Amino acid sequence: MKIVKARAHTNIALIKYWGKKNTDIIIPMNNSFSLTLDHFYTDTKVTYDEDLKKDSFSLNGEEIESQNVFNFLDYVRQLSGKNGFVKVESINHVPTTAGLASSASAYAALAAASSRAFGLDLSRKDLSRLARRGSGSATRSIYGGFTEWIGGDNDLNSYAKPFQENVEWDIRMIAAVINSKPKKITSRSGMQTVVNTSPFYGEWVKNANNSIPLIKKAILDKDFTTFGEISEENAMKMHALNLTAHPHFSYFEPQSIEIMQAVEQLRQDGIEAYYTMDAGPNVKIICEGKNSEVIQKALKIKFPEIELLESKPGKGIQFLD
Ligand code: 2P0
Repeated sequence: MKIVKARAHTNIALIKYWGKKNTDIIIPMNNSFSLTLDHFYTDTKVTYDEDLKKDSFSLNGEEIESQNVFNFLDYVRQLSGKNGFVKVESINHVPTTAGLASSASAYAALAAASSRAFGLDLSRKDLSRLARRGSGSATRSIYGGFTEWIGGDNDLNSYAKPFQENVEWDIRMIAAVINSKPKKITSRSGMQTVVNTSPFYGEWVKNANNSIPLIKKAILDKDFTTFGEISEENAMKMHALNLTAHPHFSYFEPQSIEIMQAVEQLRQDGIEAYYTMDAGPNVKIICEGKNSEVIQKALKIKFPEIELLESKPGKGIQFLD
């Protein structure tokens, strides 16, 4: 019997992953760039036991028959050359309402804990490649701080690399939670609709790839204005792309737009803040620590019913005792 516990934090993409060139082993169309967040994480315990007759998976104490998780475990078993089964117990500390990809921390933690439980000792690069097979955004959650997913074109060359693991900048991300209804279109299906039908898709890929060296330079220069502008523009390009798909779709809700406008107003008032959005209606606000309180106060006055969740840069994968 072997028990391994791992913790992985989720991440927010500043240059988004939006589309796959290989949907089986998850190879993305473009490189992406993210910030790992300290506030949101998944703890996963994997027990390898020769006496088990099949794999099992529980999330927050509830047994779940997840074919994706079972396929992932089959792959790890095959890599390890062993025949035994595992019991997987995950606790998610990512509020499902936050609109942050819980699959990122979930598959990063599962890759780390399950590979070690099956007796494998993988490098972080190989853990990143393994996490990728569970969910694209998980590729980046192996590392802390600012991370790039090098898209590549095959299983060996598609993995994340740390850009700045210990972030030397007081950056914050505030998630404005405006809607807890389940998403209408999953990111998995939405992104492929865009790949297959948007006439602008090729331009998106070029633009996203070109934005990565620019955002890296802004980080090294501690140029928050350029950093925020690049992030906000990339997010809006991704959302614009969705409107050019067939059938077209959007993750915007009326209140998403109101919050984005409130952030623009803050900027006009001299308080720097930028926004990003993912495959859901919540708006994530990027700011420097010195402005976080005043931004949250201003949003609370305008939108008293909205929950605000603040996060700082977080760590990469950790094995727990
Ligand atoms: C990202 N998102 O880069 C982008 C931006 C959402 C919007 O990665 O199909 O759950 O499992 O690889 O990673 C969310 O998609 O998709 C995502 P799969 P995933 O963070």
